[in-house]
Amino acid sequence: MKIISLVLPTFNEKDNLENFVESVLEEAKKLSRYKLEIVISDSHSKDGTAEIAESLSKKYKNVHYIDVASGLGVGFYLGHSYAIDHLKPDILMQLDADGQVDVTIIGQLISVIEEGYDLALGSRFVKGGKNELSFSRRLFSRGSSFICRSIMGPWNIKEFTNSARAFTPALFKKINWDRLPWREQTFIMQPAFLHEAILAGARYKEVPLVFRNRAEGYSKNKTVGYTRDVIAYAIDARLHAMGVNLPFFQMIH
Ligand SMILES: Nc1nc2c(ncn2[C@@H]2O[C@H](COP(=O)(O)OP(=O)(O)O)[C@@H](O)[C@H]2O)c(=O)[nH]1
Ligand SMILES: [Mg+2]
Repeated sequence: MKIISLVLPTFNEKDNLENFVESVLEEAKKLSRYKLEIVISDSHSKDGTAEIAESLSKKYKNVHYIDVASGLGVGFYLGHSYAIDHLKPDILMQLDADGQVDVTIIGQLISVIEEGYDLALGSRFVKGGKNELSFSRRLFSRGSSFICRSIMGPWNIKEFTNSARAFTPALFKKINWDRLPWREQTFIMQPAFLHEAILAGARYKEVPLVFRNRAEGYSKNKTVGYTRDVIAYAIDARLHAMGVNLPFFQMIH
């Protein structure tokens, strides 16, 4: 049986986490050739999420809980590092823990890795994908991916900012984590991870994804700061590719 580790980063998700974990565990029963291990990486939530994560980890042998510092990038990086160190995964996967994406994406992401790709990317902007959020959030998602595609590239990737992804442990180890700003407090980790994965030689494919509104809780995405980071990071990456060493991203931080 192959092992899939699934990182669920959480910050104040008390009304979503348990339902989502239960639905992932239910979906995992359909994956007969795989064993799923869930890693909840929580950034000191104050609303009781940590206690829920801890009790889920006691209830289910394949649910693990780690407490990490603040930041989505921190949650993802330390979650995957934990999986590599403790769970011997064949495939690394990540999803948001708020249930905005249906758990059927798990099987779709696995299929792409089984086809021989290093990186499977959930995408609202390929055929079959859909973004059901408000107009301003749709504008933000479209805009930030457009900035990444046109300034940093590659143009053939439609969405740069989605969390739903799967990749190989080999790719994770090849990535230059010193250059990737995974400690930042905006969600810049998402496009930056994709960029660094491509620099590390990743073969990638997008998978259509439907992004629903939240059932419970609130968004922690600070879109103004995130947009600023996306623009700076994309310019930085482009300049580096041209051999110009102006650390634009560092300059604004
Ligand atoms: N560990 C960790 N997870 C976070 C942090 N900020 C957001 N998340 C989680 O990241 C996921 C995406 O965040 P969300 O607020 O839903 O962003 P949105 O979907 O873009 O509106 C959710 O599961 C959040 O609980 C953080 O600082 N640390
Ligand atoms: Mg969300």
